[in-house]
Amino acid sequence: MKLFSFWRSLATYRVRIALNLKGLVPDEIIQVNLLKGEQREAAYRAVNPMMAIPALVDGGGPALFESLAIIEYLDETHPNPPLLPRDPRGRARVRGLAQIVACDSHPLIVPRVREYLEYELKLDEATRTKWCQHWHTAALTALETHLKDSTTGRYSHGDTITLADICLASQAAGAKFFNVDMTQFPNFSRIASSLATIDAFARAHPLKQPGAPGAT
Ligand SMILES: N[C@@H](CCC(=O)N[C@@H](CS)C(=O)NCC(=O)O)C(=O)O
Repeated sequence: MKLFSFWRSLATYRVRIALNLKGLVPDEIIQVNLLKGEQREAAYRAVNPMMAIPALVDGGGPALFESLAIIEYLDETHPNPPLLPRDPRGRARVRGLAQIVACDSHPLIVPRVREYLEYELKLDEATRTKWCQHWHTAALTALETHLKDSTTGRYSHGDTITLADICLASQAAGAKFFNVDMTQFPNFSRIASSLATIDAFARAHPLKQPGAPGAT
């Protein structure tokens, strides 16, 4: 198994958490330095034409791409512990929470969007930060409302860890990177703090990866 990764990538953080929860250790971690634009080089474009990480090669065949698709693949090939509830309604809720993060919020703040705002639209740093904080806060507001539901437990859905928690952790890390005020989101913050104490989450954190500022 080979994982294409970079310390700061929130989407790769999601896949690293899932690998840890499943007890899987990739044979190789291939660094794609997003700060140097390596995701756009021909060698990586051949792996993932979307020029984004993560990508995962498992055995033969082309690389798997898109963090949610990769995590569901890992869940299907390594069913324990399961990352989705058994009931259709629960699965829909967990996938919905995950997609608020991975499909509605995160794509608006990735490097290609921030670079477009900077180099094409010529927005200054303060305005670009305002953009990122705005979309983070919109997602956090929606998540916080959903987390008030009685189906929320110790974690996002009941008392077991699901795909929703993996995504919630990535949203929390991103919110920290962009200095988003989290005090208005007590349910979200409670679950994020609790997840941060779990080894599979802590080891996967962006700031614990090789190359991260302060990483050992
Ligand atoms: N929807 C994708 C997002 C992938 C993505 O945009 N990854 C970011 C890093 S977190 C990336 O590689 N961005 C490169 C760029 O924006 O140029 C997923 O969840 O895997």
